[in-house]
Amino acid sequence: MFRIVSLTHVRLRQLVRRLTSLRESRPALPRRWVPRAGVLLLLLVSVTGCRATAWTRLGMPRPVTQQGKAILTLWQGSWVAALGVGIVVWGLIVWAIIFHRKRSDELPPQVRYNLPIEALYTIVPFIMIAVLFYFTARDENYITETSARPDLTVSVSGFQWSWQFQYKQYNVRLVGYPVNPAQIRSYSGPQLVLPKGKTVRFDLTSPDVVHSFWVPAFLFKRDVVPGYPNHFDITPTATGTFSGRCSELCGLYHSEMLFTVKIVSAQQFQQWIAAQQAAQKAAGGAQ
Ligand SMILES: [Cu+2]
Repeated sequence: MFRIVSLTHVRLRQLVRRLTSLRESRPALPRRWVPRAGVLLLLLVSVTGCRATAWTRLGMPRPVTQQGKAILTLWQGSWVAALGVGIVVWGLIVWAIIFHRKRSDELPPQVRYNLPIEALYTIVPFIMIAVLFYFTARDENYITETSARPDLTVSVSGFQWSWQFQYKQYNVRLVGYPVNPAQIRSYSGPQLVLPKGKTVRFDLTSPDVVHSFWVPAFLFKRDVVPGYPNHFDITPTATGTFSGRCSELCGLYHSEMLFTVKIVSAQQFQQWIAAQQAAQKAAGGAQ
């Protein structure tokens, strides 16, 4: 009887020893998983087929204005700062997991009332917030700055449910109507035409409810509020046609408030203005 109990005891001890050795070998796990995670990430990048610039823009569209470029740089800088902080935090977590595993039931040395560490906890986040605040305030001032003498002023009126664009200095007016999904192939909303390299002022007004003037390629949107005219300036830097939206849920046909922005050279813009003036004059005369 005594022999059986002692044998069982020996087996139990062997089992405990084996389990302990298994636990101790666990730190090798991350070393095995790092290459696998790397291969998985590489596979993910290659199968999504994204272009290199799309990755560096971190989800933002390609900006087509000077102001948009400042917004993109701020966005990228914020991500770099966040990743820097993340790498330090993740590094400390992994270091603690690998090198400071529980060794006994004894409580490790506690760091309460440790003045240097508590000062560090307070000062480091303050510095991080101050740096982010500085760059945000600097770029916000630049983005919202309005020129005393813009080259072109466009009065934008958002109404239920389309847009009116007025070039008052040229006496040109474009009025859209809601873009029905059935006709979207033939009509994509009113088209705003802008000259590249010129300072453009937008004056935003609404006769009914709150809308929001949004051109994703500007990386910027601004509310169109009845009774409170809003303004902002941009300087286009690239030619092309870009889509625009109302980004404030403004009623039943909000989703039909589509428009496009066409950025052309200054010379093409003058030709377009002359053609619009002639067309509107002819339409006025025909009435
Ligand atoms: Cu709207």
